[in-house]
Parts: sequence; C-alpha cells; structure tokens
Amino acid sequence: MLFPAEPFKIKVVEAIQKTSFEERDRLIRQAGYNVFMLPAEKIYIDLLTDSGTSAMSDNQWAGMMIGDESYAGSRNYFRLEETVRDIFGYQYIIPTHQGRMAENLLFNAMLKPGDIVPNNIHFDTTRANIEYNKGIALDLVIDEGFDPDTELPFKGNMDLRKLVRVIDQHGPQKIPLVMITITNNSGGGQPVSMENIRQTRVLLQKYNIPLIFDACRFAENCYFIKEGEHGYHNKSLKEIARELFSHGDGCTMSAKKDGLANIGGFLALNDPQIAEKATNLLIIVEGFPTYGGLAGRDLEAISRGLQEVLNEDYLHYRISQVRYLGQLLLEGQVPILRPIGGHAVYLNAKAFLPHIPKSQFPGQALAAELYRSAGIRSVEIGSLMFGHKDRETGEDVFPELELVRLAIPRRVYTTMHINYVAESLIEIYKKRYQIKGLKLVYEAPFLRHFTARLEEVDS
Ligand code: PM9
Repeated sequence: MLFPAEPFKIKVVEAIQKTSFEERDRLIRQAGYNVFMLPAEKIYIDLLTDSGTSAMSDNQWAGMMIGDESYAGSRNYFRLEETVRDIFGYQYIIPTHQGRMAENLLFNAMLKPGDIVPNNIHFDTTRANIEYNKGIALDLVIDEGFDPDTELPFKGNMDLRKLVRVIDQHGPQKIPLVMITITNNSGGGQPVSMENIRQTRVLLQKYNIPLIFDACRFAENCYFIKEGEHGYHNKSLKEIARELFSHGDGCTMSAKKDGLANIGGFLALNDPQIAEKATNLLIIVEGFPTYGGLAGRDLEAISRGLQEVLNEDYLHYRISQVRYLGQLLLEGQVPILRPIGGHAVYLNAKAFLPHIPKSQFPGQALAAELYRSAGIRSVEIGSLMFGHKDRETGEDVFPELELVRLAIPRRVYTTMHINYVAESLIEIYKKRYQIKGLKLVYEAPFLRHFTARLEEVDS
C-alpha cells in the first residue's frame, strides 16, 4: 500500500474518549437517530465533516497572535486580500463567517424570483440559499456522476449537453450564473477537469452568463488535475489553481475546508456592481467589509492556510490517506462509491443495506449503526438530506445516490485511526441484515437533516 508518512509531526494532542456499546445505544436513541444531535465528546472518531475540523499548523497559530482586531482596515484583511488575489485572481474579496453566507450574498445580489442556477451538483447549503432567494437549483453533472460504480477520473464534470438544453429551454436571461463545485461534494468528492471547466466557460461566454466556482475544495481538485489530466503533471499546484480560476468570474469559498481554518469564508468577484450589492448586504448581516463576521486573527489563519494547502507533499498525503481508507474497505468487500474522492470515502448505503427501502432512510440507518457499534460519526448524504415532497403531487422524491460520507478532517487522524474505522465497518457489513430502517418523527422545512428526529421501524 502506497501511503506516504505524514508530512508533519504532532505538537499538541487532544484526548478522545471510548464509550460502551450500551452508552452509545442510549445516546443514539436520545439523539433521534440523528448523529448531528450527539454530544461530540461521546464520539471516538468524528468523520461527520472535513469542514472546520482541520488541525491548524504552528504557522497558522503564530499568525493568530498577530491578529489586528481593529474594527476597520485590519492588516490581516489586506493580507487575505493579497493571498486570494494571488491564488484566485479575483478583484473584490468579501470576507464572510463561512461559505453559506458567501452563497447568500451572491444569490441575493444576482437572483430574481424564478431564475435558474445550474451546477454540477449543488451542495445542500447552496441549494437552500438559491431556493431561499426564490431561485431554482439544477444539478447537471454527467450521468456517470450519479452512478456509484463507474470509474472515471473526472466524475464531477458538468454535462455540457444538459447545460445547452437548459439554456435553450429557459433562455439565457433566466440564468444569471452557472456554478461548478470543485470537488463535487454531493457526488462523492469527485474532481472536475480543467478541460471541462474550459469548455463550460467557452459555452457560457456565448450567452454572456458568468461562471462562479464553489471553491471549497479547490486545492484537492487541482491535485487531481495535476495527477490525472494531460499537460498538468509538471505544473505547480498554484499555477493550476490560477489557470482554473481564470476561467471564472468569481467564487464562493468556505475556508473551513481548503482554507485549513476552523471558521471563515469569502465571496470573491470581478464584477464591481455585484460586489457592491453583496458588500452592502454584508454590512447589514455580517459586519464591516474588512472583517465580515470574523476576527482579524481568523483572517490571518485563513490567509496562511490558503498558502499551505497548495503544498504538494501535504496534498499527496491528504489524497493518499483518503484513498488508503477506501482501499481497505474495498478489500473488505464493503460497497463504496468509486473512484475514491478527495476529502471523503462515501459508503454506498443502497448496496450496503439492500433490505431497507429509500423511504426508510438506509443511509441514516447506517450512520446511526456506525456510531452505535463503533463510536464513529459519519453523515448521511441521501434521502434524509435531499429527499423532499413534490410540490404538486405531494409524493416523496428521493435522490439518485444514497450515501454515507466518511469525511476525513485534514491533518487530524493517524493511520491507526483509519485502520480502526475500516475494521469497524467491515464488521458491521458482516451483520448488515440486522440493521433496521428508520421513520421520520420531526422535520424542519429547510435543511431537515440537521435537526430531524427519527425512530426505528419495527419490521
Ligand atoms: N460543507 C460539509 O460537511 C459543512 C456543512 S454540512 C455538515 O461538507 C460545499 C461544496 C460544501 C459546503 C459545506 C458549503 C458551505 C458550500 N459548498 O459550511 O457554510 O461542502 O462554510 O460551507 C460541509 P459552510
């Protein structure tokens, strides 16, 4: 197994707690079979998300000590602005407390009711912010992106034929922007190729439609391009990032992912009018334009994180660690989405629990069982997260993919932790037919998976 040793040594440690099966059984029932409702202290290995869970470097912590907490004009903002302009190349940098606020500002500034926003696959917060701003979110990834078993190097690619069809059908005036999510989180952390980005750009230029990236995991996407796309092997990751972003007009960013920070985000744009609109709203809902809901020290941590994340040794280790977990699971016959993505391994819950119908949330049932059996927290990306009632017929609509994501926090867990996760899952797979389906007893109108409560179905 080719797994490079970690390109860092550990200076600070945080204790994690093992609990008994009985305690976890009680806790998961109390949590309404919703892993978001568990106390984090009762989790042994937390793979709920790679968002805001990175271990910061000594360089980032040192940067936090030179946070300038001035209300306006903090030096850390100017450093962040310089870094983002250097890597992303966009002119206007609007800091936000996290990615979803960048989305809200963008859609508020650009959408009219009934407008359409295509994406390869929208993340849940992106879709929710579009719908909240009365737009319609469309997922136009290539068909293979919905098939958990097709091996393709760039399975996050936008389907250009689908995109042309949508533009022809609705007219370009109904489409104020198109997004591309790199890497495609909701489709398995799959990358998008430079060629696909370039072609999308060429198409959109014909219609004068801006292209905005959801850039949360841009560095991981760039690593896949370097590794797998012709002509990029000898380019630096920063050169690849610059080229990639040059094909767009801006990006939303959650610095909690490839910013290697625990909080923060930004909206970066080239259009001064949209930037002005977004900034005006920013001042009402977040704060002054040079801090946008963050402390000066957070801005510094993000600026340093964005520089570190493009380090080749780091990204090689990062992607290899995720692949290592995936390989162990494949060797143990556990069904996972292939190829293995950038930030997470996705269990194919439909294949893992074939006896549980989508209406009984197999992904959520698997996530609950993984906690109960092994103290490992994961997250469902399936019927609970994306299922909904059809507005006209009132019937249940379920997403194509029924996944459970094991997201790997950056620079946090060791190889032995990863081994424990794989061994636990292989054991659960052996007794999979004992796992029961779930039924909803409470759901909120938006983003229901965060607060839903469920119960086990008897039969
Ligand atoms: N992603 C994730 O775990 C955190 C929230 S759900 C537990 O994957 C994309 C592609 C994301 C994303 C967050 C956001 C929003 C936008 N786009 O969480 O608001 O993966 O900073 O970012 C999460 P914020």
